[in-house]
Amino acid sequence: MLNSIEEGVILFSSAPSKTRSNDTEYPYRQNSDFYYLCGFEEANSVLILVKTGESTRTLLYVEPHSEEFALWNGARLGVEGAMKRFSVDEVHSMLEYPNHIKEILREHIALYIDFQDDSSILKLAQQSAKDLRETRGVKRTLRCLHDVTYLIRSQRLIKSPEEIEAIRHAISLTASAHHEAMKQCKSGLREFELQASMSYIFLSNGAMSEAYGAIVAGGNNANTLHYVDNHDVLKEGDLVLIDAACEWELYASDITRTFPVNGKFSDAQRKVYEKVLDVQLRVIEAMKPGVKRDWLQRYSEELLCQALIDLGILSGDREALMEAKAHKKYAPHGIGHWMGLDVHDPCPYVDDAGESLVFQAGMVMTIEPGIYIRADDASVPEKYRGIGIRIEDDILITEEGCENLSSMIVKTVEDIEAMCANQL
Ligand SMILES: [Mn+2]
Repeated sequence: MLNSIEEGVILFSSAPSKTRSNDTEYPYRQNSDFYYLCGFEEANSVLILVKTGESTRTLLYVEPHSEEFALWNGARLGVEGAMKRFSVDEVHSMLEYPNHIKEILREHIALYIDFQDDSSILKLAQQSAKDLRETRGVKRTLRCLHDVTYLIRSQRLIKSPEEIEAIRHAISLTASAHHEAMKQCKSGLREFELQASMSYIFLSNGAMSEAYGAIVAGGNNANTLHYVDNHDVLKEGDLVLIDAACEWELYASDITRTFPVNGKFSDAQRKVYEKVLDVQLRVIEAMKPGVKRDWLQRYSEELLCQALIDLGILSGDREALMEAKAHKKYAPHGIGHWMGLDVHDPCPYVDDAGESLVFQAGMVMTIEPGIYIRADDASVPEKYRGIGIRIEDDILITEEGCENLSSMIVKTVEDIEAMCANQL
């Protein structure tokens, strides 16, 4: 990290705790960038990296051990515990931060922060910078404020073997959960019953959290892209779209499968499903180092547009339909996104010149084509109305091409029907 800057101070504070209601809090989740840099998971902590000439200094500020806190909430690692466990030069108590920060910022001209940080920790640093400006004898004062997230997130783009292992583990639990949902599904169940059986698998295997709010969408609900209500009854003859996955050691997985509630695809459902699957397989096949993400997006849209023509949902010349963005009505979202510490990893999609990034080994991207046909869309053959299908896998770019990390989760019509019938 410090190699990316010439000189200055990088200041990173932990994620704030968030109140759910009155005096109850949401489960604590560390800021992904902070966790990426130091691995420390406690709230109210600060990481400071300093570079002066060729010398560097790394400091972690943590909440000190407190008997009172330990009684109610469990022991914190404390200064000594953190010093033993983390490879930083110095660990200090947060109580010392207000005095230290002024000394740390002294004689530095550049401060690197997360522009979204509105913590009191950052405000103290800004106040210190202001005080230093007005202090006699201080020759160099802060004059450059940089966004540090771009530096971190460019690094987060390429996953280390350890990061890929964590993603693989998250996917393995998610695989069991999707297979279990296929086996349990029958008409008359509520969508949340499938969600609950998946959550059971995540929690009972030690996953601390879902990676995002689960979507369990029966029938036409699948055409609401961010449907999270999950309270409807699953109906005979409908499909159910499940976009749900867990997080392992803060690393996400992100998987969608769509299958028949009663375990058997109708002819119309099968036709649309096989088109979406064909698009997904062809897009994955095209992924390898050197390919541009923009090109992949365009390619997937061409395939989806052609699929819609083949199904008789769109008619006309493909190029003209693409130009008019006619396919967007039925395939409105992008082909995929970076995935890692965040389910939508906020890594850059373009380089400094604004050019689309080129795939490199170690990048992880979801591939999730979908076709969505609303029940009330009278412009589409009746047999297709109310069908919403998405198929999503997590793809690792390798030196040779790519690896589908979630290939163990069934997705052919035959395998899905066999899984639903509990025959796999
Ligand atoms: Mn996704």
